[in-house]
Amino acid sequence: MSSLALINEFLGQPPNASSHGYQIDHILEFCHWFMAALFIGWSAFFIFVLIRFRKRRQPGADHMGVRSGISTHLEFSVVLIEAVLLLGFAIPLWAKRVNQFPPGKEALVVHVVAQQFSFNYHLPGPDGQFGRRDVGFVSNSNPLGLDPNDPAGKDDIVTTGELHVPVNRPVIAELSSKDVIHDFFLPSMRIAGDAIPGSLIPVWFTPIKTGTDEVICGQLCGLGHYGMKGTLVVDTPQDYEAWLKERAELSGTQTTPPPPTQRPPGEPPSGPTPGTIPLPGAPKPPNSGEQPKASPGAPQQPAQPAQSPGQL
Ligand SMILES: [Cu+2]
Repeated sequence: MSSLALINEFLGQPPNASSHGYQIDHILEFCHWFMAALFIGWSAFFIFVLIRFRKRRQPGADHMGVRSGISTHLEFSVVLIEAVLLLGFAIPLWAKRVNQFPPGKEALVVHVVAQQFSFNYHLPGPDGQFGRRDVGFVSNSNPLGLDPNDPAGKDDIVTTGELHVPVNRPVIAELSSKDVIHDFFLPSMRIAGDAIPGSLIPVWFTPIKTGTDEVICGQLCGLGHYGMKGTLVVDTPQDYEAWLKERAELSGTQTTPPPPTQRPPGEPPSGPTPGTIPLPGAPKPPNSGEQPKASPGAPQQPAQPAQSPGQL
């Protein structure tokens, strides 16, 4: 805990776990203290003006206005401090994030594919090569559409919800989305990036502490947005290797899940994700609660009486 991080802690910011995060924390903390000083200064000035220029004491308006130059100096100082913060600290830090990526060989590259309402991760496996992906191969058992005919994709690792990374090694996450705009936000790593359909947006960070951190979606992406959370586990290099090995073995033995008609009772049916708004003109899902209108005089036919919503 740093004695200078009082406001960051007060605002509930999780402890930093990345190599660049302390720079962001310093800027955040300084900005908050600066804003607090401005708030107190402007509030004091406002109260002073209310008392000093009250009508009883100043019955006539002074058309000359302020004669002292102190307010000009104060305002210039505020602008100068803000310009130094922006041009001297914030922009260089941002430029380093977006321009100075670590070399691909040194870094761990992972594809992050967001969807309503989870994050999928695609790792290249022992051969270090990502298999080809195509939207035509997307299915329940192949959420990222890995091409089964591509030899580079045979050993690839695909996980949902939980990502493991080794400590003290740069991680480049290439972000994309299957449906709407999401945001891959790692609060403890002080990094975030939008996942946009049709775009590949890289972000990078270097974890410096082992442990479990939270991954959240930072864009309002639908009714289930509140539950779009995941886990980032920062492992020691040995634990990471063990996890990779375990995942590689699992990916070799995974079986295709049963088709929707053979699913166990209680499991949600396939179709649009609950909470999403169907496109205009899209076919209505069965049992959507809307009864077909009967023509006047015709006997009412109950639609699928065995599954009507009122029956239990
Ligand atoms: Cu989202």
